[in-house]
Amino acid sequence: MTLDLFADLPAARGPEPLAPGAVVLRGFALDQVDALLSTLELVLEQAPLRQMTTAGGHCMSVTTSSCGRLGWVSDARGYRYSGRDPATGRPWPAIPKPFHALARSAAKAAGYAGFTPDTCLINQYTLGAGMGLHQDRNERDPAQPIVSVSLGVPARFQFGGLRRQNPVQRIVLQHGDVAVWGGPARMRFHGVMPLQAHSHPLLGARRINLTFRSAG
Ligand code: MD3
Ligand code: FE
Repeated sequence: MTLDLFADLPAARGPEPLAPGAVVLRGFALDQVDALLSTLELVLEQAPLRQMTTAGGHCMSVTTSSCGRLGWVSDARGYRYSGRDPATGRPWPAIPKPFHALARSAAKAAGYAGFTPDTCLINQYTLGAGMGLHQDRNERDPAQPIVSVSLGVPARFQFGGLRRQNPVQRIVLQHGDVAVWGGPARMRFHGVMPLQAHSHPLLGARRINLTFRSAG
């Protein structure tokens, strides 16, 4: 019989490989959730969630904010990283220590030691909100991974190939799951299906995703 170190620990199973370069760490953030949510509240007081517009003039269904040296913004001119929050004219709040520590330890657990994110994108999904298939190609160094933390209502996440037409895998990302996307997975198409009607005890009918990147 082999010894399974993770057998009795639903909150901390081993890394679940999704594809070369991509892993899900199920429940990796669970023991940090209280600290993450109270810290998030402080960040959102400084840089409130808001609906961004795409270059095509459409409103995104998610509401968004950022913290870090850079923040992700989108408007009629397209999307890019910016050192200031266009809603307030101020620099974005710093990435709080508990956020930064979690992102680094998750990256390390996934085989990407030394990850130094300079931005954390905060996406909030309410009923019906989703994100169409896209690539993340606005970051300067594609050798750096992306770390994403899922909180609240589960999301049906789509993970495709390097071309939009490639078949997609669907996985469910639950409250507390952390996914790390690097190496050959870094430029793969991905998206989030419209959020279904669920309620989470801590977050209600919402999903919050924290996405850590090294953008600049
Ligand atoms: C797979 N956000 O903001 S994070 C985004 O759940 C974005 O809010 C989604 O995609 C969300 O751009 C997904 C997970 C993620 C992020 C980047 C990836 C998965 C990825 C890059 C390559 C492959
Ligand atoms: Fe993305």
